[in-house]
Amino acid sequence: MENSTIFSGEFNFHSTNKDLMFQYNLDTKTAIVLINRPKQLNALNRDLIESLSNFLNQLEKNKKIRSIIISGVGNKSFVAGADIKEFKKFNKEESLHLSSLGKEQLFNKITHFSKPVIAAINGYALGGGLELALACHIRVASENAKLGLPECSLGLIPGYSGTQKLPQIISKNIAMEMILTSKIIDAQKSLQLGLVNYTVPLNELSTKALEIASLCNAISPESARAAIKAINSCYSQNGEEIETEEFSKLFETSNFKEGVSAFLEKRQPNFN
Ligand code: DAK
Repeated sequence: MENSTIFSGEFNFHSTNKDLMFQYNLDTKTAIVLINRPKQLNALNRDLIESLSNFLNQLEKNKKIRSIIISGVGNKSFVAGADIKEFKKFNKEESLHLSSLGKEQLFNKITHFSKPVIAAINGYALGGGLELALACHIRVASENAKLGLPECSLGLIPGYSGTQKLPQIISKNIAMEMILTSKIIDAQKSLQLGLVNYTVPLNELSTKALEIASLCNAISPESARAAIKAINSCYSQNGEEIETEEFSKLFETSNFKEGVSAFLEKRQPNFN
């Protein structure tokens, strides 16, 4: 079961990195991207971060793709963290550089991605793996999932925005405890804390993630981009101005006209 995927259908390997697999279905308008290092519980290394970053750039440009699902190969782990074997050799300068680079290449890119990104958490989401899930816009977890930021137990702290995002998504109080105790929590507790949007049995995870993606695909792509930008500004001082600016820009889009016309004509909108 190590190499199985929870998603059906054919997957392609990324052209230069076999640790990354993908599937797009132009009918569903959703790209599914899988981290494929099941023997290492899908631990993230530098090459993967770079390949995933480049691949996301392609997906962002592809107008036929409206949403992305990120998950891991196998039924045990989403991503069990950054690759410990790789980062154990880094020094202060390298880690400073790699932390900023990783944020710029991947974690911030997902946070500010113009299309909804859904994490389908199929098992362990630890350290950098949970930070990857936290960067996604919506999280759905299987009932066997285990989530945590155990970096302090390795003599580190989270380095891909975990100290910033976890307190925003749950609360500062609980984030403090999770990080300071390196506690790993199960799917049910994650749901209770609002860390994930849904938990489902593992064999229903792909269906649930695709169902959420399909709802996201039905809205105007400009609305998706604007909503992500405005919601991401909710903790900044100019969040209200960003909302107003993004809101007004949408009045110039053909999809706004289509949305309103469809409502008045009592039909489903056809956004493009
Ligand atoms: N990195 C590398 N290999 C990993 C790994 C990881 N994060 N997690 C698991 N593996 C490997 C194991 O070494 C093992 O490999 P072999 O011994 O078979 O060669 C294989 O995956 C299967 O793991 P286990 O045998 O341990 O499996 P178990 O079911 O017994 O245990 C587990 C599952 C998830 C409880 C356990 O594997 C575990 O505790 N894994 C480590 C979890 C963890 O601490 N993750 C890292 C958090 S720290 C940075 C930025 C960010 C970060 C670092 C640097 N810079 C910018 C420089 C972030 C750091 C983190 O993510």
